[in-house]
Amino acid sequence: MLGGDGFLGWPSALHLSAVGHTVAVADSGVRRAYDVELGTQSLVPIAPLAERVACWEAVAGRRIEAFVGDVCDAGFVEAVMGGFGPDAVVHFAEQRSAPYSMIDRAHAVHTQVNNVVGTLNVLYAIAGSGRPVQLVKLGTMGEYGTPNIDIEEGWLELTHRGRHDRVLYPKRPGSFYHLSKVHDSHNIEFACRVWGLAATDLNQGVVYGAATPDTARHPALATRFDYDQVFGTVLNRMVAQAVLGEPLTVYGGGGQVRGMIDIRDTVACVRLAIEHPAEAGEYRVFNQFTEQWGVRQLAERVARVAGPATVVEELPNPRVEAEGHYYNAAHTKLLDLGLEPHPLTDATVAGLLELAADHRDRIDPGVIHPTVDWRCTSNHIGVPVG
Ligand code: NAD
Ligand code: USQ
Repeated sequence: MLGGDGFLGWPSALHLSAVGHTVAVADSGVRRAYDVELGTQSLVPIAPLAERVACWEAVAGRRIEAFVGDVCDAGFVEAVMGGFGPDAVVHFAEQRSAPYSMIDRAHAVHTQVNNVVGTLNVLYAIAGSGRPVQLVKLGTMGEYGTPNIDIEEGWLELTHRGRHDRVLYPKRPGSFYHLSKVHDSHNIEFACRVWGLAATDLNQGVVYGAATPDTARHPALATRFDYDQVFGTVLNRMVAQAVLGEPLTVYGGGGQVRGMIDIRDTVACVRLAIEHPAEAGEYRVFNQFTEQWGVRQLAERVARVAGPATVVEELPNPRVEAEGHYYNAAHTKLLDLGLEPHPLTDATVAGLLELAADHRDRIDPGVIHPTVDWRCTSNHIGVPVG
């Protein structure tokens, strides 16, 4: 589990361990360093990695081996592969914030080098291992952008001037982060073609939620909850805003539609992918989300559950993105494998509001307002947009 100390990697490691897989996690700890750089912290306190794995062993009686290092260091990746000898590599270890990648040149370069080089090292390590190791890689729905046609799962059947082919679905992402995922996808598909690797690219939507049954077993097993303007994803941010009594920030008109998924479904999808592996030489894509939501619709849902004091505010959109558009994305492959989705219910929102209220004293209102402007090539964190 590369990136196994992160928001999604840690609960996924616990889930796979809980259902009987032998799991190791590898992580550089860079996500914790981004918090220091940005002057923020997870809303829910998170234990250091060593404490997390010790707690899991005490609570569940299952050992998770932890490797600390950078996947951009090819020697580290090879050492992990050699030392642990996995049948599957699940790769979460990337810089995953779109606003972070749009701060300035240095952050865009860091994002693309970190993500693309790390993934290349993983591909080489798998191919060089001489073993049939499957790769499950976290991609993103944002690779596709918002085309004016239906979105398929990775591939498009195309007839052009009377000839037919199956091509990778055209990509038109909306940030240098999302572009790094597109570059990864092309590199992975190429590695499958030339080296016969077996890979699943999980094009995941925006994740919400804070806990899984495994992370809930002990406070030291909790996963992170980001609400700040750089790493906070839209629903979790709005929950924190509601608890603070701040307006829920809808960027622009709020007609942006995104695929959304509950964190409990993320861990289930990762398990389904590894337990139903791709064939040798196969590059397959699963669109990993369960429901489509408009951003304003999300805000209205949170406001309704939080109560009449909660207001929704449209801010000038700091991003360059379509605010009213066609969106219809296929997402049947994981359902066909048996995914049983958790829909976004009032009870889910209420549970998140309760959790955020429990940690209200850790919410810093100073990190909520967006200050990264897509139109600007050199943003300063802390300077409001508009
Ligand atoms: P996260 O930042 O919480 O976790 C990523 C982990 O990878 C961190 O612990 C970080 O320290 C580690 N990492 C990053 N670069 C590394 C490197 N070079 N070497 C070793 N470790 C490194 O992010 P997350 O929300 O858990 O996302 C995990 C993956 O899922 C990412 O690839 C992300 O793009 C993808 N994804 C996330 C979401 C979401 O809403 N959170 C949605 C779609 C896709
Ligand atoms: N948005 C608001 N108000 C906010 C925050 C966001 O209106 O306060 C809007 C954004 O403008 C955007 C949408 O909500 O239209 C989603 O933004 P987000 O920050 O929740 O998600 P995004 O930047 O797309 O990135 C997140 C994860 C990333 C993952 C991606 C999945 O950080 O790792 O790849 O979701 S997807 O969006 O499907 O590409």
